[in-house]
Order: sequence, then C-alpha cells, then structure tokens
Amino acid sequence: MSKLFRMVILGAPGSGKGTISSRIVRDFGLKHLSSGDLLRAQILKKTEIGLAAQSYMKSGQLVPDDVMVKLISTELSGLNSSPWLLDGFPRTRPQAEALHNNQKLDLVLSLEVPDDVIVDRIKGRWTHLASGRIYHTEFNPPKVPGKDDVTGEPLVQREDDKPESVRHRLEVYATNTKPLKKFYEDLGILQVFHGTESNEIWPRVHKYMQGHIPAKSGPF
Ligand code: G5P
Ligand code: MG
Repeated sequence: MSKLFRMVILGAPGSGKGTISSRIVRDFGLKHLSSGDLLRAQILKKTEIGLAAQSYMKSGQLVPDDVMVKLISTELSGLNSSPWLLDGFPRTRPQAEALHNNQKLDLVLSLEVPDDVIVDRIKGRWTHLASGRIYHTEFNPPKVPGKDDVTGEPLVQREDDKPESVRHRLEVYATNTKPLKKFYEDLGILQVFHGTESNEIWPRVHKYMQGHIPAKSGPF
C-alpha cells in the first residue's frame, strides 16, 4: 500500500511545510519534493528555469503555472515507483488541475498557522541552499552557528525572507488558497491542521497519517 502513496502538504510561507515534511519523510519513508528547493537549485545552477524564476521569487511573486507544471512533472516522472510527498506545489488551482490529470493523490494536508506567528518566526530562519536543510536560531539551531550540520558549509537567509517579501508572499498565498483548498475538499482528501507550534501539530499529523499509511517510526 505504501508503495504508491502520494500526498501534498499545503500551508502559507513559513507555516512549517518543510519542517513537517522532513518528519514525514523520516517516519513514513516518502520521497520529498519541495518546489521552492527545486527552484533554488535551478537558480544556483543558473539554468534557464532558474533564470526565469529568480525575479518572481525574489519579490515574493508566484512563478508562472506553465513553468511550474513542467518542472514538477519532470521530477515526478523520475519517482514512478516511490511513494512521494509534494511540498509547495500545487499553489494555484490550474496547477492542482494539471497534477490531478496526471497523478491521483491519496491525501492533502493543510497547515494553518496565524500570519503574525509566521512573520515573527521567519526572521530566525537560516537555510542551506544546496540541500534545502532549514534551521532556526531558536526552534532548530545548527550545531555550529551559521554552519550546515552535514556539510559545514555556510547558511544563508533567503532573499525572499525579507519582511516586505514575506508580507507579499502571505497575501499571494491567501489569494490562491481558497480555490485550491476547495478543489481538494471537493475530492474529499483535504485534512486541515490548526496550530502555532510545529511540535504540537506534528503528533496530530502523525496520528492522522497512520490511518492512511503505516509508520516506520515516531512520532519523535
Ligand atoms: P517555497 O520555498 O515553497 P514557501 O513560501 O511556501 O516557500 P517556506 O518559506 O519554505 O514556504 P515552510 O516550508 O512552510 O516555509 O516553513 P519551514 O521552513 O518549515 O519553517 C519556517 C521557519 O520556521 C524555519 O526556520 C523553521 O525551522 C521554523 N519553524 C518551524 N516550526 C516552528 C515552530 O513551531 N516554532 C518556531 N519558532 N519556528 C519554527 O517557495 C518560495 C518561492 O518559490 C516560488 C514562489 O516564488 C515562492 O514564493 N514557488 C512557486 N511559484 C509558483 N508555483 C509554485 N508551486 C511554487 N513553488 C515555489
Ligand atoms: Mg519550505
């Protein structure tokens, strides 16, 4: 059953999609695809997609649907025999429809964290761009300040984590999220989790997921 399991995690910027996804990967053995991490990798490699996406991302705008659908479809086609978790895609209803036409999902989780909590927590985020590993000065600090735990390479603050960009990203999310959630609600696969702390939301997500896919471990 777990072999073909497919799910999506929705949530505003900074709501903890990456944080909860890494725990799902650890405890349920899914492959994790983060659309933001994929785009940042393309920017680092200076590919055509990376160059096209860079200015949208910097200002907190969405990258056009056709670019995203192509990027994610290519990545998913390489994961045909693995269960997977998509984080950050789909972001709009047309993206959700394009995905639905190719792949049927088992589950969609939505993390609902108040905007003021998000704006406050994003100030402390540090990222290892090459791997997508995320840290937080208080919530999840690296072992050595400013350095990635695995490679020892320097951590950076994302360009779009500047306060004006974060506010814009939250507005963009709010505009698109209603039709997106309605799409999955109508399919009967949406489950919403409200909260202000990932450590409090996580055990509820773990318990809910066990009704759909066996856990290998956790919740820790
Ligand atoms: P991304 O990269 O998908 P966002 O904006 O959706 O970016 P983001 O910012 O990556 O989401 P997240 O993954 O939801 O946030 O949150 P996270 O990183 O786990 O947690 C945020 C911080 O809080 C971390 O430092 C974490 O350690 C800390 N934290 C977590 N839980 C707690 C807690 O309980 N307490 C505290 N104190 N801290 C906590 O997309 C980026 C851009 O790419 C483009 C767009 O331009 C987008 O803006 N893009 C797309 N464009 C079009 N379509 C798509 N499908 C696109 N996907 C990406
Ligand atoms: Mg993320």
